[in-house]
Formats: sequence, C-alpha cells, structure tokens
Amino acid sequence: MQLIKPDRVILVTGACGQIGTELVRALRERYGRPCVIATDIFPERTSFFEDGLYMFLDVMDGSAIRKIICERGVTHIYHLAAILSANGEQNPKDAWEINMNGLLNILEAAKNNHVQQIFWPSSIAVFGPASTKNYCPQDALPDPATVYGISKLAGEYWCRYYHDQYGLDVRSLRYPGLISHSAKAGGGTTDYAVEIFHKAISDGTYECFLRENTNLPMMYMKDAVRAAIELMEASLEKVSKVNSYNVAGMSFTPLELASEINTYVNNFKITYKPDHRQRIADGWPYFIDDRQARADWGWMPQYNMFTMTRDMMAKLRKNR
Ligand code: NAD
Ligand code: AKB
Repeated sequence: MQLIKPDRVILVTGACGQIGTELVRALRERYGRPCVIATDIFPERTSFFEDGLYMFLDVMDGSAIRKIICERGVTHIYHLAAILSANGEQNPKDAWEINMNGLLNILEAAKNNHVQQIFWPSSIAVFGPASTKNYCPQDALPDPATVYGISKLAGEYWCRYYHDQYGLDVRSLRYPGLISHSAKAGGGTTDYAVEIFHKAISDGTYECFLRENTNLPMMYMKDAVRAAIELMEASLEKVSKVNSYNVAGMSFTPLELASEINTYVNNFKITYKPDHRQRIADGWPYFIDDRQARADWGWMPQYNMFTMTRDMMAKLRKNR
C-alpha cells in the first residue's frame, strides 16, 4: 500500500512551555496528530504529549535541528524556545545566547533545508521607557530595557533579514502577557496575572509583585494560539512587510483583576510587594494599537478581562 505523505510536518520548539502546551494541542486538532512534532529540553516530560510525537531538541544545537528537519521532512516551524523577561534579567548572557543563537540556528537550518514557513513570537518587551505608552502604535519607537526585549528586537530584524535576503516566509506577533490555565507562566513580568488565579483558588489570598495600578496589555491563551495559526494561514499578499505584528487582547491593573476575581472567590485578598519586575513593567505600554493586524489579516480578539476570568475560574476549578 502506498503511504500518503502529509501536506505539512510541523516542528514546535520549546513545546513544554506556556504557549507550546496549548499550541501543540491546537495544531494537532487542526492538522492531525502525526503532523506535529513537539520538542523541548525535557526528556522525561513525554506525558505532556502522549497523543503524539515528542522529541528532545536543544535549540542551541544547530546540527540536531538540521537532523530533525531533514529526517522528518519538516515544512513548518513554530519556534517558541526562549528565556522570558524576568528570568532573563537573572542571567542576561545565557538569555541572550538562547534567544538569539536559538533563533539563528532555526533560521539558518530552515533556509538550507526548504522549510516553507516559520512562526516566531516577539513581545511587547521590544517597547520601553521612550516608547508610546498609550495605544502603542505598530511602528512606535522601540526602546527595550531588558536583555529579553533586546533579543526580541534584534530577532525581529533577523527574521526580516532572512525574509528579504533568502525569501524565508517568517511570520511574527508581538504578544502581550499571556494568561492560560493549562501551564504555569515561564518567568516573565506578566506572570502575576496567571499566579493570581491559582492562589485565589488555593489560598484565597495573593501577594502581587507589581503595584496595584500597573496597567499592562494581556491576552488569553486561546486568542494567542488562534492568532498564531491565523497569521500562518493568511495568504502571503495579506501579510505586509512589518517585522512583527502588534496584537492586543485586553489591558488591566492587578487591582482591577483582583476585584473581578473577587466576584468568584468570596473575601479574596490581594496584597502588594513590588520587586525587581516592577521596573520592567513600568517601561512597557499600557495599551497596544493592533489596527494593522486587524486590517491586514483580520485579527480580532475574542476575550476581554471579564470573559477570560470566567473561563479561567471554570477551567481551574474543574481541573482541581
Ligand atoms: P515558557 O518559558 O513557558 O516556555 C519556553 C520553553 O522553552 C520551555 O519549555 C523551556 O524548557 C524551553 N527551552 C528553554 N531553553 C531551551 C533550549 N535551549 N532548547 C529548547 N527549548 C528550550 O515560555 P512561553 O510563555 O511558552 O513563551 C514561548 C515564546 O513566546 C517565547 O519566545 C516568548 O518570548 C514568547 N512570548 C511569550 C509571552 C508570554 O506571556 N508567555 C509573551 C510574549 C512573547
Ligand atoms: C514577559 O513578561 O516576559 C512575557 C512577555 C510580555 O513577553 N510575558
């Protein structure tokens, strides 16, 4: 019997992280389980991906990336492996190496081995103190103040370089803080908006590492995963030559989120003890202007703070 070759083979790096755990599930639902290879640096965490292929892949190892692409016939890559903003500040050189060399290894292997498309997430961390704070435009002055933000900005330019010089179809979104119920947040400055739900349910209290009035852009993971897939499926002529698209979901402060959680958890108490992450948050925009993504490929968020909180509470309570 002749084997039917799938029309795409998708490689996901950093698949055990906050985005990867939900993205792999969504990609498998959409394109079929055998089409998606989940990879990360945890050899033992195969239970995450029992329904399909999981492999060890360190993105610092360029020859291992090439080997997987060639042996498996990879056509599409979602490159998620990275060190996030708060963790990056603890060890800036390592964060730079992983974020930058990891991306370059992926771009180089993709260019030389006929990979058709790459998705690479950038971040609102490309913006900083000198950037526009309110409705930060697509082409606002970037001013990254963390090694993470610097690596994201440089990454955006590397992606554009590989597109312009070698015709590589690399697509990118500047995600705000992402909120999900299925995985822990991975060492970022916006992590409070995930931790607060777990603590509200388990303890009825939460000590927040940001001040009560720190307004930041956020997005529910369901929207974030859908945005990545929609951007990748958009026809080429709809994707203008921006380095990475601003995308927005909602914006709120810890005080506003806590008061919404209060409607689900009686007597929920939040206290505030700002730490080193406050400085990072203070540099980021409050709101993101994502009109270009909406106009170009039809981006539209579906969750606001109220519907996201309702879904988070329901899912977390069910999981317990
Ligand atoms: P995460 O920290 O939860 O997951 C990252 C994964 O990368 C982890 O599972 C980790 O084990 C893996 N990893 C680290 N070093 C690696 C290496 N050398 N080789 C292979 N894998 C390695 O992060 P996330 O939240 O899932 O973020 C994924 C991507 O999305 C990152 O590029 C991040 O910058 C970007 N992003 C995330 C957010 C957010 O709020 N979560 C916002 C903006 C952008
Ligand atoms: C972080 O806080 O580092 C991430 C991000 C906005 O990129 N959530």
